[in-house]
Amino acid sequence: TPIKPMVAGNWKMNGLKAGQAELHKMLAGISDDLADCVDVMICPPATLIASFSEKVTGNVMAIGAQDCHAAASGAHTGDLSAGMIADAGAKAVIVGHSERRTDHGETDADVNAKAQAAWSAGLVAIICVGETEAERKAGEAVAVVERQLAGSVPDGATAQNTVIAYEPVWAIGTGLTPTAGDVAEMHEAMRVDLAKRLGAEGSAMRLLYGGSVKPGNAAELMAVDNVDGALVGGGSLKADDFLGILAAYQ
Ligand code: G2H
Repeated sequence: TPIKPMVAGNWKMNGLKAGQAELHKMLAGISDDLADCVDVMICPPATLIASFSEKVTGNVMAIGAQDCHAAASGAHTGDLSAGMIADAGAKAVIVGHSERRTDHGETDADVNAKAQAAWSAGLVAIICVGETEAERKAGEAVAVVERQLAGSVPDGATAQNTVIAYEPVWAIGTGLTPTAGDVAEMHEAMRVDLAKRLGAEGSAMRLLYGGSVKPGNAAELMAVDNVDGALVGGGSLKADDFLGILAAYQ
């Protein structure tokens, strides 16, 4: 069976209650036919998960979170457990985004534990990997990503409970994107790696590309072999941009 692609918007630390206007415009612009072709998700800041979850009905869009703590509960001031996020209405959680790895020192082992916490709460884990500019220039991009996959993706990963997002750090929010050939090479390497380790589940797992996806480059990037959708930051904040990206699947 073919893999159903996913396009997930990551709002990062952007969005107030007024952002519901964009959500409504997005919902109005996603036809049932489009929703049949692609799973659409918005990951707003945690403050908006509950209200956004009440606004999305049917199968047109799901709401996700941007991070969770690895523990189920406890003395962790300011943190949110996967269970809390699920309780607020989220269906998925991004773990190991490069901004978390950089800003908060998250290691592959941390990300692995967070992914398992997500599953325990019934959430899909969207696990992010990606090399830095220096690592790419040194010819180590594939080796770095394979090491991140080995450390960050828990053994119990299935095509249902896990989505992988490849986000080259140098392409995030910079307007730079890798060539289609570079994306193809990386996604092929990830596919082979995951299939070797996880068998059919790895073969069927969604592999998203992330990093400066825009309406103008989405169709080309989404057409690359083994690219099963996108994780979109800046291009997901405005409905017009996000719908323009989703048009790659129309
Ligand atoms: C990569 C991406 C979304 P942007 O971080 O996760 O952000 O599309 O702004 O590069």
